[in-house]
Amino acid sequence: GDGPLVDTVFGEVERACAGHGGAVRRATDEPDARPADLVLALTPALPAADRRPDDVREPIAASDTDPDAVPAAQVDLDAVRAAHVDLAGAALGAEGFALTRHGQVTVVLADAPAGLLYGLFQVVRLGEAAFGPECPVRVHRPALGRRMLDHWDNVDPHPVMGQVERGYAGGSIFWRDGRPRRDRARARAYARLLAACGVNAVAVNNVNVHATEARLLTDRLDDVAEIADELRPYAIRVHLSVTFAAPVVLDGLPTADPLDDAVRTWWAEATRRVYARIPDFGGYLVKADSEGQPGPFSYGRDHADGANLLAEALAPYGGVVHWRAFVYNHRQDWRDRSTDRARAAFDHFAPLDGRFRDNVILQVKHGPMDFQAREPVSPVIAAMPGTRLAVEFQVTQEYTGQQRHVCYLAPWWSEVLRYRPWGDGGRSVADVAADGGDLVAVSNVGDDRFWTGHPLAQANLYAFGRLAWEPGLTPEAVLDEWIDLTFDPARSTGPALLRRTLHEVMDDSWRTYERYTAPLGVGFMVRPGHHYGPDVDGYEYTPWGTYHFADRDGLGVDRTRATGTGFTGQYPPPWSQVYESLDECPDELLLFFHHVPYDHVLHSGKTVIQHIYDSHFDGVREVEETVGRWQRLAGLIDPDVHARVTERLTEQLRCAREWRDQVNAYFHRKSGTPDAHHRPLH
Ligand code: BDP
Repeated sequence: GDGPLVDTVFGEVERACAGHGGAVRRATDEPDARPADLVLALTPALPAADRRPDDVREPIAASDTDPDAVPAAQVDLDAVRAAHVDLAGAALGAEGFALTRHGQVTVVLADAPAGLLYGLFQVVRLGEAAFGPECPVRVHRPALGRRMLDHWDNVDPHPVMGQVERGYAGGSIFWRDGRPRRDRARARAYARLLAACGVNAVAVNNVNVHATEARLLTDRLDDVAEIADELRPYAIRVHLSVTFAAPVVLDGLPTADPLDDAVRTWWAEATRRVYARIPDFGGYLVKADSEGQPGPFSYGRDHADGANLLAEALAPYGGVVHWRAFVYNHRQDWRDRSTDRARAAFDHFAPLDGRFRDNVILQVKHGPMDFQAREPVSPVIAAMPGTRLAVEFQVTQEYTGQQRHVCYLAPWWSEVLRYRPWGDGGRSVADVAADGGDLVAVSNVGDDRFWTGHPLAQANLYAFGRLAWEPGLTPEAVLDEWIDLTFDPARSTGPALLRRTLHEVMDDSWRTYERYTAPLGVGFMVRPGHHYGPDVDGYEYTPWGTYHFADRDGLGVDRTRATGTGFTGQYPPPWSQVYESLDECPDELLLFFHHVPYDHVLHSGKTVIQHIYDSHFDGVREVEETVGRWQRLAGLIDPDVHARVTERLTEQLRCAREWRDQVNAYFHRKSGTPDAHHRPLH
């Protein structure tokens, strides 16, 4: 079953060598090859040795330099043996690999073909350095077993949301004209891109499951199988979003009640057919009882009943259910100050801890609200020790500039992954997710020629995969890798300028975005519906539960136990106290947790109102600087990429000014407080 994956690795090496006039030999084809481990041995110029690779299985040798040197490379057995000795029997696992260099040979060892694939991509990432001086063997294993992208793609374009819900990179990479796309090379290239980032699972349709998409589970299953065939060679498994009402809407059953025997049989049978067609199918993704999607509540059952129904059907095949915790009342009465959307996921799910089957993974958005530019970490992550958890990020920039603004999100994700819900010395979010769970993100890819609309948004896709593999990587280091792989500075005429400028443009771009948008964690001052650009009161008197409560005296949401919604009590100590306390609450989250007067003084020493003015002027100035810096790169990178980013930066600057002017004018009028520096507030 692993054969195709080994073929992929072989094809990749061949492709890499071809560009250098090198040659590849696959030793499995040798008559006397014997089973052992998987080995990839790469060398710029191998000494001519005619030994056979007689103690390794499926070694692949590549020579990639001087075409006049050795015509077909030979595996250097000494190097391979030495690498084995250094490894001292360490198990590498299904995806791990060991990388080392002995003499002239770079050796990748793996227990399974996926490890060989990831090892090869690590060699590519290292570039020249992979062929440098000898180095001790280093073992690489992913921290997270599943590193998954959710595509919010509709098969048939939705009348309001279009083809990709919250998609900012053109049409779907998978679906067109109601079917899987015919240009399979594109899907295959996408699989390759994802594998190079470290992603190994993909949900191919939107969590909001409409009529056509519901049928992917049954009579349209061949369509899913077609996509699975394109992704499989790069070790990516396919998952499917399903509707909880499937037995009713697809087969006319009178109920979808999770405790009904006929419903259980229906799911068992549907799932059996899925696995008969796609044996390595990953599982189901479900958004239930959320924003109008059907779910167990209709039958008086809870989310554990619902999730366990699907888990039971998947269990015989090793599949999993990703059950989303994004459940809240989107029809709340805005006049009722006791309801708090931030509380909802915890209130629904924490009491169910321990009731989920082993193959249920509760998928939790990293913040309690909805992917705003700043939120605290969701308290659900610390509340369910008896449940497998997936932490969900949003790579698609719904609330962070919609891929028209530069917003490198790795610094934030890194903060979230390092956050310790139980305080210093306790486990981190990354530790919790790694313990039987996953890291998942909503994809930002479409059929755009640069994949992600904004070429620099590719870095977010890359960073997500890399942080899921190794959460301790720094955002700057990840960006360096991405720069090397994408722009190849070594071949540029201005390598230092190129690298420095990309860091200047991207490193702090998330904080810049935060500065010119909604202040201090309050969130949601966006245009309703599409969520792009400012609308100071757009969501204020609506049923969505997303308020800033600004009036003439102050602003922010009181979520304290003492006087507010009690949300701070969902955190374990020390954070419950830190967030509860006006003195200790971090500035950047102040308005998420507290309602304060405009003249409240922050830790920074500024009043809240002056902070709002200053940060908005600063944010716009930083975008202006970015525009200038980007111009320096003209001639140093692909002109089409340069032009696309330039065009997007023009829009970013326009939009940032709009944000600044509306937010500053709004709070100026509400508070009546002038700017200490006498700048125009409009
Ligand atoms: C919100 C999006 C909406 C999604 C929802 C979700 O606006 O389009 O359906 O999240 O995560 O952020 O289900």
